[in-house]
Amino acid sequence: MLFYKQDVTAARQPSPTSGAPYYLTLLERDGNRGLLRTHPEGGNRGEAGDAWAVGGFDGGDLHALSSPALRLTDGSATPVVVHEVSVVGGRARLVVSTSATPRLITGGWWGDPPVLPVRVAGGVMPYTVTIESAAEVVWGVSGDDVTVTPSVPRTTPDAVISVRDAAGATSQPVSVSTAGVTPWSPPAVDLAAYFTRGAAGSGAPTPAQVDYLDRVGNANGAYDVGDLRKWLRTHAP
Ligand SMILES: [Ca+2]
Ligand SMILES: [Ca+2]
Repeated sequence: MLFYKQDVTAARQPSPTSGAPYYLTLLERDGNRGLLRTHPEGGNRGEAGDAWAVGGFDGGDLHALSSPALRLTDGSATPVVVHEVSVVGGRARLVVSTSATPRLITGGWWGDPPVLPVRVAGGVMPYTVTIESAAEVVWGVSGDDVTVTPSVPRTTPDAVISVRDAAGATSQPVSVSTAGVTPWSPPAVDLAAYFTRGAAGSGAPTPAQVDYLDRVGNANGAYDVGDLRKWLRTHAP
């Protein structure tokens, strides 16, 4: 997948004084501006890294704050966001939104610990997430993906989620019910197995579970004894 920027005000002949001197400019996925530099400057006439969704550049997004950025020639942002570029079965697949107001799209609960994926569409990335009932759920945000999971057992609250985009537009709040969702409740001995038998040991938590344990624990980016102690205090007093 290739993306071109068309500058309808540009001269048909290249202008060396401009940072983007062409009427049509390929947005280089690798961001190294190889197409705009001469050979002695280390430039090239195109390379695999210029394309999206090939050569390890899957899943890239393209928006006002990405690199390269999706902006008008005068530098202003537009609400156009390319959320995802992928090639599936030999066909390119684009996820695009054009609304100035972000909107939340929820899927279904899945996984163990149970996770609810929430996709943000519209607005200008990056997004800031606001969630009520924050004591009852744990959430994470990565680009336009928000995940929500219950944090403590024996509660069935509704969490209310909204996002604000980089331009200050706020989505409609979306209520997420955790009723009927059973929080993950592993045997404590399995959580300790990570430390006694290693990450690959029998019964040790999976990478997704380790990430979850840290997020509901001390959130320092790694699963450690502090996370285990907090879990035991809140789940197996
Ligand atoms: Ca390049
Ligand atoms: Ca931790």
